[in-house]
Amino acid sequence: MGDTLFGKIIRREIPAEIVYEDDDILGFRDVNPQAPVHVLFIPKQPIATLNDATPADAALLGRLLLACAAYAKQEGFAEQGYRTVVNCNEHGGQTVFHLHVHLLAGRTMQWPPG
Ligand code: DGP
Repeated sequence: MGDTLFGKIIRREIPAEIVYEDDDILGFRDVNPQAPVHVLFIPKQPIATLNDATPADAALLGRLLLACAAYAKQEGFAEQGYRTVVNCNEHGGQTVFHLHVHLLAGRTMQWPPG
């Protein structure tokens, strides 16, 4: 799998509003926000889609979700709630092929998502 825009964000080759970073994960605001809070959490080592994750990635995938929860608590909207989403391939609506978790908050979400 080749490089994507998100690789350029990790390497600071294109700008992004980074709100979270640790050794393995970066969190930055989505350029096209779908809610008052819309942050993308990505592994620094790219995985193209959820289909490409292996058991060796299990801890990293868990840490992506924990990073979302930690950010929600830090920002004060954890109790009110939020949504995390991983889109996979065409029917999932994935457009950037570097696995990412969307964290959406600040409004009531609809279900089903449509
Ligand atoms: P998905 O459809 O799940 O692959 O989501 C990709 C998201 O990435 C989409 O909500 C828009 C966002 N996005 C695309 N390009 C950029 C970019 O260059 N910068 C930032 N911050 N977000 C981007």
